[in-house]
Amino acid sequence: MKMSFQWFGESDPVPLRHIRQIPGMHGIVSAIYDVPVGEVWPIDKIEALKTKIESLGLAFEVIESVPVHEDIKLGKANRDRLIANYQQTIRNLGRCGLKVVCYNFMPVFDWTRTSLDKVMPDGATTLAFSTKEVEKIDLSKGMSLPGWDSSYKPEELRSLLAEYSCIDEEKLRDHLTYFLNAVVPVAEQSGIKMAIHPDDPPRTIFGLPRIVKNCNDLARLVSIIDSPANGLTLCSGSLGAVPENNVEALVRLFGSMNRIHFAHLRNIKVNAAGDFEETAHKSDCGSLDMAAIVKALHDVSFDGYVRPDHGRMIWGETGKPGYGLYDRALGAAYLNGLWEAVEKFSTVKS
Ligand code: DNO
Repeated sequence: MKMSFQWFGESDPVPLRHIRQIPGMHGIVSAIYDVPVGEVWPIDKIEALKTKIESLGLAFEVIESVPVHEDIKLGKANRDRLIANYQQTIRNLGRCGLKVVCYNFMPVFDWTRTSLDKVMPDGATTLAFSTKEVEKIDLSKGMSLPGWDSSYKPEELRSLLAEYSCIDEEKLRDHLTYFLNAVVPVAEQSGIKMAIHPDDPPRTIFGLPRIVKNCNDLARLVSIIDSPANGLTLCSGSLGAVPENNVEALVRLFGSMNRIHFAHLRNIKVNAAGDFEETAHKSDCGSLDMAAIVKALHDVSFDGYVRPDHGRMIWGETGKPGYGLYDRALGAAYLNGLWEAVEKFSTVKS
Protein backbone atom coordinates (compact mmCIF):
# COMPACT_ATOMS: atom_id res chain seq x y z
CA MET A 1 0.00 0.00 0.00
CA LYS A 2 1.54 3.27 -1.10
CA MET A 3 0.32 6.23 0.92
CA SER A 4 -0.32 9.37 -1.10
CA PHE A 5 -1.79 12.83 -0.73
CA GLN A 6 -3.74 14.97 -3.15
CA TRP A 7 -2.12 18.28 -4.00
CA PHE A 8 -3.76 20.86 -6.26
CA GLY A 9 -0.56 22.47 -7.54
CA GLU A 10 0.95 25.87 -6.70
CA SER A 11 -2.43 27.39 -5.84
CA ASP A 12 -2.98 24.76 -3.13
CA PRO A 13 -2.68 26.40 0.32
CA VAL A 14 -0.95 23.23 1.54
CA PRO A 15 2.74 23.36 0.53
CA LEU A 16 4.47 20.24 -0.77
CA ARG A 17 7.15 20.53 1.90
CA HIS A 18 4.50 20.09 4.60
CA ILE A 19 3.09 17.00 2.89
CA ARG A 20 6.58 15.56 2.81
CA GLN A 21 6.75 15.77 6.62
CA ILE A 22 3.82 13.36 7.08
CA PRO A 23 5.34 10.05 8.19
CA GLY A 24 5.18 7.25 5.63
CA MET A 25 4.19 9.50 2.72
CA HIS A 26 5.07 7.84 -0.59
CA GLY A 27 3.83 10.29 -3.14
CA ILE A 28 1.57 12.96 -4.54
CA VAL A 29 -1.67 12.62 -6.45
CA SER A 30 -2.23 15.62 -8.71
CA ALA A 31 -3.19 16.80 -12.18
CA ILE A 32 -2.48 19.44 -14.81
CA TYR A 33 -5.10 22.03 -13.95
CA ASP A 34 -4.51 24.66 -16.61
CA VAL A 35 -5.28 22.64 -19.74
CA PRO A 36 -8.95 22.93 -20.75
CA VAL A 37 -11.01 19.74 -20.38
CA GLY A 38 -10.77 17.79 -23.66
CA GLU A 39 -7.34 19.08 -24.73
CA VAL A 40 -4.07 17.08 -24.70
CA TRP A 41 -1.83 17.40 -21.64
CA PRO A 42 1.60 18.36 -23.05
CA ILE A 43 4.62 16.31 -21.99
CA ASP A 44 6.56 19.38 -20.83
CA LYS A 45 3.86 20.32 -18.32
CA ILE A 46 3.71 16.77 -16.96
CA GLU A 47 7.51 16.63 -16.72
CA ALA A 48 7.69 19.98 -14.92
CA LEU A 49 5.17 18.86 -12.31
CA LYS A 50 6.95 15.55 -11.85
CA THR A 51 10.33 17.24 -11.41
CA LYS A 52 8.91 19.61 -8.79
CA ILE A 53 7.34 16.77 -6.80
CA GLU A 54 10.33 14.45 -7.08
CA SER A 55 12.73 17.20 -6.03
CA LEU A 56 11.10 16.95 -2.60
CA GLY A 57 11.62 13.20 -2.39
CA LEU A 58 8.01 12.32 -3.21
CA ALA A 59 6.83 10.06 -6.03
CA PHE A 60 4.40 11.19 -8.73
CA GLU A 61 2.67 8.12 -10.11
CA VAL A 62 -1.06 8.84 -9.81
CA ILE A 63 -3.21 11.36 -11.68
CA GLU A 64 -6.54 12.50 -10.27
CA SER A 65 -8.16 13.19 -12.60
CA VAL A 66 -7.91 13.33 -16.36
CA PRO A 67 -11.46 14.68 -16.70
CA VAL A 68 -13.75 13.18 -19.32
CA HIS A 69 -15.37 15.85 -21.50
CA GLU A 70 -19.16 16.04 -21.17
CA ASP A 71 -19.51 15.50 -24.94
CA ILE A 72 -17.96 12.03 -24.51
CA LYS A 73 -20.46 11.22 -21.75
CA LEU A 74 -23.24 12.58 -23.95
CA GLY A 75 -22.01 10.55 -26.96
CA LYS A 76 -21.93 13.62 -29.20
CA ALA A 77 -20.57 13.68 -32.75
CA ASN A 78 -17.27 15.30 -31.76
CA ARG A 79 -16.44 12.61 -29.21
CA ASP A 80 -13.91 10.85 -31.47
CA ARG A 81 -11.69 13.94 -31.55
CA LEU A 82 -11.98 14.32 -27.76
CA ILE A 83 -11.23 10.62 -27.22
CA ALA A 84 -8.18 10.86 -29.52
CA ASN A 85 -6.97 13.71 -27.30
CA TYR A 86 -7.61 11.61 -24.18
CA GLN A 87 -5.61 8.75 -25.73
CA GLN A 88 -2.71 11.10 -26.43
CA THR A 89 -2.80 12.38 -22.85
CA ILE A 90 -2.62 8.77 -21.63
CA ARG A 91 0.38 8.11 -23.91
CA ASN A 92 2.11 11.25 -22.64
CA LEU A 93 1.48 10.27 -19.02
CA GLY A 94 2.87 6.79 -19.70
CA ARG A 95 6.00 8.29 -21.25
CA CYS A 96 6.50 10.37 -18.11
CA GLY A 97 6.30 7.27 -15.90
CA LEU A 98 2.80 7.75 -14.44
CA LYS A 99 1.08 4.51 -13.39
CA VAL A 100 -2.57 5.18 -12.50
CA VAL A 101 -5.19 7.55 -13.89
CA CYS A 102 -8.27 8.21 -11.77
CA TYR A 103 -11.31 9.52 -13.66
CA ASN A 104 -15.05 9.57 -13.26
CA PHE A 105 -18.08 9.29 -15.51
CA MET A 106 -20.54 11.32 -13.46
CA PRO A 107 -22.72 13.52 -15.65
CA VAL A 108 -22.27 17.26 -15.04
CA PHE A 109 -21.46 17.15 -11.33
CA ASP A 110 -18.51 15.57 -9.59
CA TRP A 111 -18.91 14.83 -5.86
CA THR A 112 -21.82 16.70 -4.31
CA ARG A 113 -22.38 17.97 -0.78
CA THR A 114 -25.03 20.23 0.69
CA SER A 115 -22.77 21.72 3.36
CA LEU A 116 -19.04 22.41 3.27
CA ASP A 117 -18.76 23.56 6.87
CA LYS A 118 -21.16 21.65 9.09
CA VAL A 119 -20.10 22.23 12.68
CA MET A 120 -19.43 19.01 14.63
CA PRO A 121 -19.80 18.67 18.42
CA ASP A 122 -16.02 19.06 18.90
CA GLY A 123 -15.98 22.33 16.92
CA ALA A 124 -14.46 20.84 13.75
CA THR A 125 -16.26 21.62 10.49
CA THR A 126 -16.97 19.04 7.84
CA LEU A 127 -18.62 18.22 4.52
CA ALA A 128 -22.16 16.84 4.69
CA PHE A 129 -24.92 15.66 2.40
CA SER A 130 -28.64 15.80 3.05
CA THR A 131 -31.29 14.55 0.65
CA LYS A 132 -33.75 17.23 1.75
CA GLU A 133 -31.18 19.98 1.25
CA VAL A 134 -30.09 18.75 -2.17
CA GLU A 135 -33.70 18.99 -3.34
CA LYS A 136 -33.67 22.67 -2.38
CA ILE A 137 -30.61 23.56 -4.50
CA ASP A 138 -31.56 26.05 -7.18
CA LEU A 139 -29.49 24.99 -10.19
CA SER A 140 -30.58 28.06 -12.11
CA LYS A 141 -27.91 29.93 -10.11
CA GLY A 142 -25.06 27.69 -11.39
CA MET A 143 -22.97 25.45 -9.16
CA SER A 144 -19.38 24.63 -8.20
CA LEU A 145 -17.63 22.81 -5.35
CA PRO A 146 -13.96 22.66 -4.29
CA GLY A 147 -11.88 20.13 -6.20
CA TRP A 148 -14.24 20.01 -9.18
CA ASP A 149 -12.71 20.18 -12.64
CA SER A 150 -15.59 22.29 -13.94
CA SER A 151 -17.82 24.98 -12.59
CA TYR A 152 -20.88 26.17 -14.42
CA LYS A 153 -22.47 29.49 -15.10
CA PRO A 154 -26.29 29.37 -14.90
CA GLU A 155 -26.74 29.42 -18.68
CA GLU A 156 -24.20 26.64 -19.32
CA LEU A 157 -25.75 24.50 -16.64
CA ARG A 158 -29.23 24.92 -18.06
CA SER A 159 -28.23 23.81 -21.56
CA LEU A 160 -26.10 20.92 -20.27
CA LEU A 161 -28.95 19.60 -18.13
CA ALA A 162 -31.27 19.86 -21.14
CA GLU A 163 -28.85 17.77 -23.20
CA TYR A 164 -28.88 15.06 -20.54
CA SER A 165 -32.67 14.87 -20.52
CA CYS A 166 -32.54 12.11 -23.17
CA ILE A 167 -29.65 10.16 -21.59
CA ASP A 168 -30.68 7.29 -19.34
CA GLU A 169 -28.42 4.83 -17.52
CA GLU A 170 -28.27 2.45 -20.48
CA LYS A 171 -27.21 5.20 -22.88
CA LEU A 172 -24.63 6.53 -20.45
CA ARG A 173 -23.26 3.00 -20.06
CA ASP A 174 -23.01 2.66 -23.85
CA HIS A 175 -21.02 5.88 -23.94
CA LEU A 176 -18.71 4.64 -21.19
CA THR A 177 -18.22 1.37 -23.10
CA TYR A 178 -17.35 3.30 -26.26
CA PHE A 179 -14.85 5.41 -24.29
CA LEU A 180 -13.23 2.41 -22.58
CA ASN A 181 -12.95 0.41 -25.80
CA ALA A 182 -10.89 3.25 -27.22
CA VAL A 183 -8.88 4.20 -24.15
CA VAL A 184 -8.07 0.94 -22.32
CA PRO A 185 -5.93 -0.57 -25.14
CA VAL A 186 -3.90 2.66 -25.23
CA ALA A 187 -3.56 2.58 -21.44
CA GLU A 188 -2.31 -1.03 -21.65
CA GLN A 189 0.34 -0.06 -24.21
CA SER A 190 1.35 2.96 -22.11
CA GLY A 191 1.75 1.15 -18.78
CA ILE A 192 -1.21 3.05 -17.29
CA LYS A 193 -4.03 1.59 -15.20
CA MET A 194 -7.34 3.39 -15.56
CA ALA A 195 -9.23 3.64 -12.24
CA ILE A 196 -12.80 4.90 -12.34
CA HIS A 197 -14.06 6.78 -9.28
CA PRO A 198 -17.55 5.78 -8.09
CA ASP A 199 -20.44 8.21 -8.09
CA ASP A 200 -20.50 10.37 -5.00
CA PRO A 201 -23.03 10.05 -3.50
CA PRO A 202 -23.85 6.72 -5.17
CA ARG A 203 -27.37 7.55 -6.23
CA THR A 204 -29.19 9.62 -8.80
CA ILE A 205 -29.15 13.32 -8.07
CA PHE A 206 -30.89 16.14 -9.93
CA GLY A 207 -32.50 13.44 -12.08
CA LEU A 208 -29.17 12.65 -13.80
CA PRO A 209 -28.20 9.03 -14.52
CA ARG A 210 -25.44 7.50 -12.39
CA ILE A 211 -23.82 4.19 -13.35
CA VAL A 212 -21.02 3.53 -10.83
CA LYS A 213 -23.00 3.18 -7.61
CA ASN A 214 -22.86 -0.39 -6.32
CA CYS A 215 -21.53 -3.91 -6.70
CA ASN A 216 -23.57 -4.66 -9.84
CA ASP A 217 -22.42 -1.49 -11.54
CA LEU A 218 -18.78 -2.20 -10.67
CA ALA A 219 -19.10 -5.78 -11.93
CA ARG A 220 -20.58 -4.57 -15.23
CA LEU A 221 -17.85 -1.99 -15.52
CA VAL A 222 -14.95 -4.39 -15.09
CA SER A 223 -16.55 -6.86 -17.50
CA ILE A 224 -16.65 -4.25 -20.31
CA ILE A 225 -12.98 -5.04 -20.93
CA ASP A 226 -11.29 -7.86 -19.08
CA SER A 227 -7.99 -6.13 -18.40
CA PRO A 228 -6.26 -4.82 -15.29
CA ALA A 229 -5.98 -1.52 -17.19
CA ASN A 230 -9.77 -1.24 -16.82
CA GLY A 231 -9.84 -0.81 -13.05
CA LEU A 232 -11.31 1.01 -10.10
CA THR A 233 -10.67 3.69 -7.54
CA LEU A 234 -12.21 2.18 -4.43
CA CYS A 235 -13.67 5.15 -2.54
CA SER A 236 -14.90 4.00 0.86
CA GLY A 237 -16.78 7.19 1.65
CA SER A 238 -18.58 7.33 -1.71
CA LEU A 239 -19.65 3.68 -1.88
CA GLY A 240 -20.24 3.51 1.88
CA ALA A 241 -22.87 6.26 1.74
CA VAL A 242 -25.41 3.59 0.78
CA PRO A 243 -25.70 1.06 3.59
CA GLU A 244 -26.32 -1.86 1.14
CA ASN A 245 -22.77 -1.35 -0.17
CA ASN A 246 -20.50 -3.46 2.02
CA VAL A 247 -17.17 -1.77 1.37
CA GLU A 248 -15.09 -4.56 2.87
CA ALA A 249 -16.80 -7.14 0.63
CA LEU A 250 -16.28 -4.90 -2.43
CA VAL A 251 -12.57 -4.68 -1.62
CA ARG A 252 -12.35 -8.47 -1.36
CA LEU A 253 -14.27 -9.07 -4.59
CA PHE A 254 -12.64 -6.54 -6.88
CA GLY A 255 -9.26 -6.61 -5.13
CA SER A 256 -8.93 -10.34 -5.71
CA MET A 257 -9.66 -9.68 -9.41
CA ASN A 258 -6.71 -7.24 -9.41
CA ARG A 259 -8.95 -4.34 -10.40
CA ILE A 260 -8.39 -1.94 -7.49
CA HIS A 261 -5.44 0.31 -8.27
CA PHE A 262 -6.20 3.27 -6.07
CA ALA A 263 -8.22 3.68 -2.87
CA HIS A 264 -9.71 6.78 -1.29
CA LEU A 265 -10.10 5.97 2.37
CA ARG A 266 -12.36 8.10 4.53
CA ASN A 267 -15.06 7.51 7.08
CA ILE A 268 -18.60 8.87 7.10
CA LYS A 269 -21.52 8.75 9.48
CA VAL A 270 -24.62 7.68 7.53
CA ASN A 271 -28.22 7.73 8.73
CA ALA A 272 -31.14 5.60 7.58
CA ALA A 273 -32.26 8.24 5.06
CA GLY A 274 -28.83 8.08 3.39
CA ASP A 275 -27.77 11.48 4.69
CA PHE A 276 -24.18 11.56 5.82
CA GLU A 277 -21.38 13.69 7.19
CA GLU A 278 -17.69 13.07 6.79
CA THR A 279 -16.02 12.19 10.09
CA ALA A 280 -12.47 11.68 11.30
CA HIS A 281 -10.95 8.56 9.72
CA LYS A 282 -10.95 6.36 12.84
CA SER A 283 -13.53 3.55 12.68
CA ASP A 284 -15.49 4.49 15.79
CA CYS A 285 -15.92 8.09 14.58
CA GLY A 286 -18.21 6.99 11.75
CA SER A 287 -20.19 4.12 10.24
CA LEU A 288 -17.38 2.36 8.34
CA ASP A 289 -15.04 -0.23 9.80
CA MET A 290 -11.78 1.18 8.48
CA ALA A 291 -9.71 -1.57 10.11
CA ALA A 292 -11.74 -4.22 8.27
CA ILE A 293 -11.36 -2.33 4.99
CA VAL A 294 -7.58 -2.06 5.41
CA LYS A 295 -7.37 -5.73 6.44
CA ALA A 296 -9.33 -6.67 3.30
CA LEU A 297 -6.91 -4.65 1.14
CA HIS A 298 -4.04 -6.49 2.78
CA ASP A 299 -5.69 -9.89 2.35
CA VAL A 300 -6.05 -9.34 -1.41
CA SER A 301 -2.35 -8.35 -1.56
CA PHE A 302 -3.17 -4.79 -2.55
CA ASP A 303 -0.02 -3.02 -3.70
CA GLY A 304 -1.60 0.07 -5.23
CA TYR A 305 -2.02 3.62 -4.02
CA VAL A 306 -4.13 4.95 -1.17
CA ARG A 307 -4.94 8.44 -0.09
CA PRO A 308 -6.71 9.73 2.97
CA ASP A 309 -9.73 11.35 1.42
CA HIS A 310 -11.33 14.56 2.63
CA GLY A 311 -10.53 15.72 6.11
CA ARG A 312 -12.44 17.92 8.53
CA MET A 313 -11.17 21.43 9.19
CA ILE A 314 -9.55 21.40 12.63
CA TRP A 315 -7.19 23.52 14.73
CA GLY A 316 -8.32 26.70 13.04
CA GLU A 317 -7.08 25.68 9.60
CA THR A 318 -8.67 27.47 6.67
CA GLY A 319 -8.46 26.60 3.00
CA LYS A 320 -10.18 24.28 0.54
CA PRO A 321 -12.95 22.50 2.47
CA GLY A 322 -12.14 18.80 2.63
CA TYR A 323 -8.56 19.33 1.52
CA GLY A 324 -6.77 20.84 4.50
CA LEU A 325 -3.47 19.50 5.78
CA TYR A 326 -4.11 18.59 9.40
CA ASP A 327 -6.97 16.12 9.36
CA ARG A 328 -5.80 14.42 6.18
CA ALA A 329 -2.35 14.05 7.78
CA LEU A 330 -3.98 12.45 10.84
CA GLY A 331 -5.87 10.17 8.45
CA ALA A 332 -2.66 9.14 6.66
CA ALA A 333 -0.92 8.37 9.95
CA TYR A 334 -3.91 6.34 11.18
CA LEU A 335 -4.23 4.35 7.94
CA ASN A 336 -0.49 3.67 7.88
CA GLY A 337 -0.80 2.46 11.47
CA LEU A 338 -3.62 0.09 10.57
CA TRP A 339 -1.59 -1.26 7.65
CA GLU A 340 1.52 -1.74 9.79
CA ALA A 341 -0.46 -3.67 12.39
CA VAL A 342 -2.16 -5.89 9.81
CA GLU A 343 1.11 -6.50 8.02
CA LYS A 344 3.00 -7.32 11.17
CA PHE A 345 0.46 -9.61 12.75
CA SER A 346 -0.71 -11.48 9.69
CA THR A 347 2.80 -12.46 8.62
CA VAL A 348 3.28 -16.20 8.85
CA LYS A 349 6.60 -16.69 10.56
CA SER A 350 8.70 -19.58 9.22
C1 DNO B 1 -13.85 13.90 -4.17
C2 DNO B 1 -12.89 13.37 -5.10
C3 DNO B 1 -13.46 13.41 -6.50
C4 DNO B 1 -12.57 12.69 -7.46
C5 DNO B 1 -13.09 12.61 -8.84
C6 DNO B 1 -12.27 11.65 -9.64
O1 DNO B 1 -14.23 13.30 -3.26
O2 DNO B 1 -12.56 12.09 -4.76
O3 DNO B 1 -13.54 14.76 -6.87
O4 DNO B 1 -11.37 13.37 -7.53
O5 DNO B 1 -14.40 12.21 -8.87
O6 DNO B 1 -12.50 11.83 -10.98
